Amino acid sequence: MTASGLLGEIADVGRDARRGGYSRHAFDSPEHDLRTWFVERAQQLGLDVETDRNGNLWAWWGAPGPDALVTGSHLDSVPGGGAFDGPLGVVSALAAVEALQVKGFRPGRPFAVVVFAEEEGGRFGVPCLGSRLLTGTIDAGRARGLRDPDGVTFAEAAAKAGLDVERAGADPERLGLIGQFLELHVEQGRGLIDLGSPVAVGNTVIAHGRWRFSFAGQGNHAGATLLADRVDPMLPAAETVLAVRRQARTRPDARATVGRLVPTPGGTNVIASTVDLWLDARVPGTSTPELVEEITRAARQAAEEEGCTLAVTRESYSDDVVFDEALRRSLGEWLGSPPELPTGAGHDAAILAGFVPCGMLYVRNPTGISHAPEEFAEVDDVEAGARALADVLERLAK
Ligand code: HGY
Ligand code: MN
Ligand code: MN
Repeated sequence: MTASGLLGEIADVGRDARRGGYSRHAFDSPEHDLRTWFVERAQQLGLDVETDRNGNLWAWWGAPGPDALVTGSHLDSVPGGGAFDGPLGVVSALAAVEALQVKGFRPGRPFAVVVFAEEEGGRFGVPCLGSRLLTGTIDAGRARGLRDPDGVTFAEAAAKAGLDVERAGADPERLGLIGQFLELHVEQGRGLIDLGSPVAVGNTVIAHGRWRFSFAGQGNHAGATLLADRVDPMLPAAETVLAVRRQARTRPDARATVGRLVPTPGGTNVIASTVDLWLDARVPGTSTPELVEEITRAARQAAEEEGCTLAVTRESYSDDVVFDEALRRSLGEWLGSPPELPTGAGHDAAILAGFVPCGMLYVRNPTGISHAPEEFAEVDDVEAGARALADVLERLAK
């Protein structure tokens, strides 16, 4: 079972013919198929698989226990996402376990491969939902009530998938078992292309959050309503999209995006009654909220000028994260001092880093593109990543 061979096994699961790439979201049918595939593959390795109260999968190599070495990532994607973001960390973990088993290695400490639920927040809107629930960094009641675009709640979807949702929420016993967490992930940028290395060690994750802007006006007829009589929420929404770029430009290294904008009712000949847009804002350091404040001021002014109302809701936020210094140093030594890379992408490892020592390995992505079908990793680099993961896991699991 090579990592690239395992990737090949799931290459057709959740292909999105309309968007391109993959759409695999928490508890939907493609993600269910991926879960089934993971359980089968893990059990073939003699791992004991369980689903925790929050929908995260845990494949134990030997008995669960304290100070466990845990590795893994996620299987869900963004809408129209790439093939590697998430699955690469999962297949590399399975391939690493098999490679260690083949050489007769047995871990000297509890060891698990984990698949976190809803890392992208692609269905219920909050990223790293599974690891946030595990660590208690999201209120369980709020999580249960999160709705997907069709209005289905996380609780309904999770219950349909067989979870006892009343138990969803912080799991201190399980979290307390983790001694270290190590996540391998495809690089989501060009760092490794320019450095000529197949693998890197992660050092930081920049602060990031998501805010929902809801503009309300008056729905009306596109032909029968004179401009002077309109209260059109699309106007302040459009101004806000421009303000996002304008204000982000004032900060070095800021990233701010509106990738999702939903008019209601959404008819070609209809002035929208409401427009919702989501801001994804990320600035290294502590000034993300300040940037969002500036954007919100511009949005409020534009709403007022059009006679619309505006409600702004923070849906998620994570501070800057620096991965465990000692673990980073060991990874670097063991792997022959590969580059260390920061990232603007969020990860479950960054959520867990607030509770246990965490580290990340990145695998070169020759396109530097992610969250799009062009995301890529060469077979040689995929295998180099899996070998590097096996090497460091063996040293950590002794
Ligand atoms: O949004 C992110 O950075 C991650 O891919 N969830
Ligand atoms: Mn992602
Ligand atoms: Mn990811």
